[in-house]
Amino acid sequence: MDLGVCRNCGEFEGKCGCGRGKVILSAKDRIRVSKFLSGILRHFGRDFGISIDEEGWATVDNVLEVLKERFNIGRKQLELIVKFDRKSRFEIKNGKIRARYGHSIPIKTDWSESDEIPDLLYHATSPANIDSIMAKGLLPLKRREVHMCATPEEAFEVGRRHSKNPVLIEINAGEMRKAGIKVRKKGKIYTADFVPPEFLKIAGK
Ligand code: HQG
Repeated sequence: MDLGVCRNCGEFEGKCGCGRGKVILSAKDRIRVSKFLSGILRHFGRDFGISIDEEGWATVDNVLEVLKERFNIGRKQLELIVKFDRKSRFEIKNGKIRARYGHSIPIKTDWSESDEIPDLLYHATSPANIDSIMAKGLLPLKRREVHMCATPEEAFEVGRRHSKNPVLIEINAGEMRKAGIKVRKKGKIYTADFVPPEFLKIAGK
């Protein structure tokens, strides 16, 4: 959906209520910029001269320099991308911006937005990964953490990135936490360093 601003309705996604608002970022450009932003904040910021501290923060000004040059967009467009992101992928605080999850670069991931973690979480993946996962557990592989969802629907959406017919895995997060393995909440996603196989159950296709 497009992103825009309106004198009457304020910042909006899609169409503003009164119809007088101005689109400042088309849906297509929004996706392009958002993917690139995920890339620089999670994986390759350094290649673009962006320094990211040990908690994942870069300065907004530094990121804007790169976005301006590559996509010709400014601060308001960046703010709206962050504000309306469906998965709360990013956060902006005190002139800094970070990706909440998904990193491959070495940052400290041990923070959570809440201690309230559901007892059941979900992950969906390609059928080709299932034997290995049920034997070795869920591993972060190229990333710093394993990513889990609050609902089967959200997990299936993630799983469809890997396969047309993903397999759903139910994670017993309650028992896992009792066993001392931390689960963290980051935006709408839940993360852990690793999920041993004893907390996993194949839940369906
Ligand atoms: C699999 C996106 C074999 C795992 C999503 C997954 C998410 C194993 C793949 C976030 C394994 C890694 C992360 C094992 C795990 N053997 N395969 N032992 N352990 N795997 O992309 O969770 O939209 O790194 O099942 O929505 O798919 O970018 O992880 O299939 O929240 O914001 O290894 O990225 O968020 O794939 O996705 P990924 P993911 P954004």
